[in-house]
Amino acid sequence: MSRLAGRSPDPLEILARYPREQVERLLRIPNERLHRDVAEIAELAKPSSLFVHTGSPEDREYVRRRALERREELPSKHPKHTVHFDGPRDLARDKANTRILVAGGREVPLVNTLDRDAGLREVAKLLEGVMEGREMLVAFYLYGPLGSPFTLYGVQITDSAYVVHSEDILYRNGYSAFAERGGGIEYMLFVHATGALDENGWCREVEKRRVYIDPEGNATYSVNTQYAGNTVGLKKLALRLAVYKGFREGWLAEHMFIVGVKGPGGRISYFTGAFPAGCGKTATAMIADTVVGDDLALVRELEGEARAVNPEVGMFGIIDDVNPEDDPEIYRVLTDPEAEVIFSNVLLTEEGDVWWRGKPGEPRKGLNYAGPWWPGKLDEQGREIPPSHPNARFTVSVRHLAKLDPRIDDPLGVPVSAFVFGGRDSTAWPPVEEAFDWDHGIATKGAALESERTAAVLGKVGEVEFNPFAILDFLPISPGAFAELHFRFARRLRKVPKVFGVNYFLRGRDGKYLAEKRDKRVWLKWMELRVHGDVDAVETPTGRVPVYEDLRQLFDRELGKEFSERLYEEMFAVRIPQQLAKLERVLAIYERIPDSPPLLLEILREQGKRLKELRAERGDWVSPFALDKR
Ligand code: SPV
Ligand code: MN
Repeated sequence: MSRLAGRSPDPLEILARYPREQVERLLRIPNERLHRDVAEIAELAKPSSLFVHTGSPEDREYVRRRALERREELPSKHPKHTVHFDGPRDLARDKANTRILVAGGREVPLVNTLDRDAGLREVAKLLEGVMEGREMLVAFYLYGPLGSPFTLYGVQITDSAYVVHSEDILYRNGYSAFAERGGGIEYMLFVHATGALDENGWCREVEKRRVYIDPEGNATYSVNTQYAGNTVGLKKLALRLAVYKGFREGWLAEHMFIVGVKGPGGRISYFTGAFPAGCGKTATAMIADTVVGDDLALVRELEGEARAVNPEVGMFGIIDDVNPEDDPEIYRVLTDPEAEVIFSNVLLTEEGDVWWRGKPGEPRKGLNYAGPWWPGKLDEQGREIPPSHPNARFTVSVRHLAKLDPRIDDPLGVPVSAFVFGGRDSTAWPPVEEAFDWDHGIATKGAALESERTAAVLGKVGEVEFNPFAILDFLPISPGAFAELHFRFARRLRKVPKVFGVNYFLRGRDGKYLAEKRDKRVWLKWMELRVHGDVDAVETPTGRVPVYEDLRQLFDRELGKEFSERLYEEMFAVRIPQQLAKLERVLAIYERIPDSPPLLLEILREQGKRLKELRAERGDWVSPFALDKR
């Protein structure tokens, strides 16, 4: 059976058109389905040559060289640092044209779907002859550590050496595993074609950009785009396939970091954390004591414990505002000439320097995401073009991080003590709060996650966007179903992780942020102590917050900072009208989703009741001192 509507000719006949050495590399993997997939895409896209990546150092070098030869990447003054530009109309994930293919075109709440047959027909058409005159690259990756029960397998087919170069940095190579396991491997297939380019090397037909996810076929297709979030299969395309698989099998694929936090006596506790964009996810990962991952987590039950692995070994991080004071570790890695880095959509100066907003020094004449750039350059509307784009990024291996957790490659992952959810919330959530139990946390922290729009995004500043589990953009199933999966998941656990909500963006009565950037470390350390029952907490209608004295000591010990009772009171007061407003917004959404679990609705409603009772008793804002029963 062919994947994309059409006939299914003899794969060997098609492959025979390509160099024997490359075909033999493919045939060394004894998996007929794979041979058919590669042949089918070749037959459709008609590349003039084929490269099959074995993961050898020579092949890695070949991919890097091809990216430079094809000018998908440009050299900088450091041989290991290259620069990629996506083009001004292709700088981010394309939400509107990213669709989940669903048989019969059935609607899924809050998910952008498309009839599967129609979608496959459309991409088949877009792929026709799209690689003519180009080389098709086939590469194999592991989505997780080698030899691990968590690990999924991926095959990338693309005509972009930049995509494969990125994957070589971000994922473990899987060619040997494929060759050894052969026919037994069930793999995710990622097909990408860059499409027609203009004279700048940017996609010419971005209006025909399509990113289609086919969970039923365990495959994804993207065309007419270069931005890594649309093209690098193992990044966010795989995440959707993994969520779908996990939903069926009872495990979690999450848009979460994994970090280690040290506690008394040298113990280490692992947390996973979900934050919508711009809410401090990477910053939290970097301020923790060890880093397992900064973006993705696969979480499974093993012998009654929740355990997590990072399917990646690299970071595709936002570089905007990365500076030596706030992000010393990332800054050090990005300026280390020995670290292999792909910079995207930064400024490449005529001297071959890379510059982005936040890097010390002044930007100088060069090339950026919109072409040649000079200080003061204006766009067609007369607005100044910034030297680097707000979504400029870096691609680098985590192995350069000094804080890399030694268990990054552990096939059994790390035990998860806590799930942390954080949004940008000026008004309601306290800086840190523990849920009463797993279900309460899943309902009122994970499923209820929202984030305020910042000035950088269209729409009213301060308006809130619903982003459950920080994964809404990547869900192939309804948020109700994803919440239900979390409830179901914990029923199999003997040791259930704690759940926390954090909020770095709470403002005081004067409108100013109450917490400083580095305070994150205190919240992490407090959560670590709570995981082990080492400190008490104050019960509020929405969860448990720190006792003043514990925070005072932590601020002193971790940051050498005084922490006043007045600040504590303003940070941790129960802000009842704001909490209720939030709850009602979220409840209204889940009430409209047919498959919202009744348990979720019940927990949200009960929280509303508790808040109203407290308001009747004590008014709108209730001091944590008033609730401290000890
Ligand atoms: C995100 O937007 O959450 C990212 C970058 O991590 S992307 O790969 O574009 O999704
Ligand atoms: Mn992400």
